[in-house]
Amino acid sequence: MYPALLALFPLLLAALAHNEPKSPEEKAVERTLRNAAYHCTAAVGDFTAARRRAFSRQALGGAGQPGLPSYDQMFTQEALQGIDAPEGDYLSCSPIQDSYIENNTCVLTPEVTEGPYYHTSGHPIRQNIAELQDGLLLLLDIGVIDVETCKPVPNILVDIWQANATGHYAGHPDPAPHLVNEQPQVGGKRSGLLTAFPRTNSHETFLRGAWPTDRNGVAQFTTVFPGYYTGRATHIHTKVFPEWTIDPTNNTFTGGRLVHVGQFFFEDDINMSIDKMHPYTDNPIRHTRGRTRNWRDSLNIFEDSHLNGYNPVFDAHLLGGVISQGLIAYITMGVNMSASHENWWTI
Ligand SMILES: *[C@@H]1O[C@H](CO)[C@@H](O)[C@H](O)[C@H]1NC(C)=O
Ligand SMILES: *[C@@H]1O[C@H](CO)[C@@H](O)[C@H](O)[C@H]1NC(C)=O
Ligand SMILES: *[C@@H]1O[C@H](CO)[C@@H](O)[C@H](O)[C@H]1NC(C)=O
Ligand SMILES: *[C@@H]1O[C@H](CO)[C@@H](O)[C@H](O)[C@H]1NC(C)=O
Ligand SMILES: CC(=O)N[C@H]1CO[C@H](CO)[C@@H](O)[C@@H]1O
Repeated sequence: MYPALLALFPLLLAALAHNEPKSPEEKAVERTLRNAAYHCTAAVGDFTAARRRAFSRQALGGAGQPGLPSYDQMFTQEALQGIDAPEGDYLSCSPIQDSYIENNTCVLTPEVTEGPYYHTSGHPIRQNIAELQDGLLLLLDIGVIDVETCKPVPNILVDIWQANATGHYAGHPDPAPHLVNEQPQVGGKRSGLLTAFPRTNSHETFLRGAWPTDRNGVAQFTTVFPGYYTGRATHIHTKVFPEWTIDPTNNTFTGGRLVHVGQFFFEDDINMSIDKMHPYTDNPIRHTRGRTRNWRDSLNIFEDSHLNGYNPVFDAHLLGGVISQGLIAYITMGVNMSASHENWWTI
């Protein structure tokens, strides 16, 4: 990529999502991204499949008896040993001729806005981010792959934050006093959105947390399925840091270089049955605006997250026989380890 374009990277990606590249520079950027994508496609499909095999072995136990492991068992060092195969077995990168990719691949994951609810300090280092939030059990299995080498990236910090079952972020319970009667925007890119709720409960940390990837490039989390709020499709935010420092007094971290800012989504039809479950039924906008479907997401975030054929939608599976027993959701991000983004909200 051309250094001069780098500063414009997020904007440029957003622009590319909507228009065919026109200038030679835009075409060059797109070509770089595509080459990286095709190079890694086979590797990532196998990487996800191996994680699923390892997880079901873990969940089903040696004798093939159904039954969920306890939280402690789930996250033992051995949990993913099944995928500790020699690199060549499942991470050989082969050229893919196909010109259209829709699967969860190692395409350079598009940068999309972090939105107004990130806390630049105070996210705890932990795998279980649910605290006392009620909701459907959701396990996340997030892989990180270096888009330039197609290899999983161990020991890189995956930071996530999300709304609770009724659509609130920790720290931001209410609208600003003068905006309590604000109505969502009608039409335009911000359609459906309200002004962001200010941070008034600075001590709250629920549904926020970060964990480094293990030696297989995977970070696993326990959480609850996110609820919805006006204007936005159901999503989970992420930032990825190769460098960070931990505050030992309260186990929170401060991020160093930031290589990725993005969002993950869910298939709309999974949500439709969750919408009918408690406590999702208590969502204050359930009977007025309801949940925003992916295709109507404000600010084109869902659409922008698909740049170059990347699929930002979790590959979600039931943990048990019925949805109320919870879900496990897989995704792999292709990050550029040489990137360096601003760690604050710019767009
Ligand atoms: C990754 O970032 C480096 C440095 O910013 C850049 O030169 C390179 O083109 C990027 N790679 C991709 C696949 O975008
Ligand atoms: C990847 O996506 C394409 C296009 O939707 C589909 O035909 C193909 O079966 C998918 N491959 C895998 C491994 O899921
Ligand atoms: C943790 O400690 C740091 C540094 O003292 C402080 O900035 C931060 O607000 C604390 N976070 C929490 C959640 O207590
Ligand atoms: C979500 O957070 C809000 C604000 O803190 C709170 O009022 C609400 O009860 C929470 N929802 C659930 C299901 O706990
Ligand atoms: C995975 C799942 O539970 N999907 C359901 C989502 O909701 C729709 C409509 O209620 C059902 O048809 C799907 O089976």
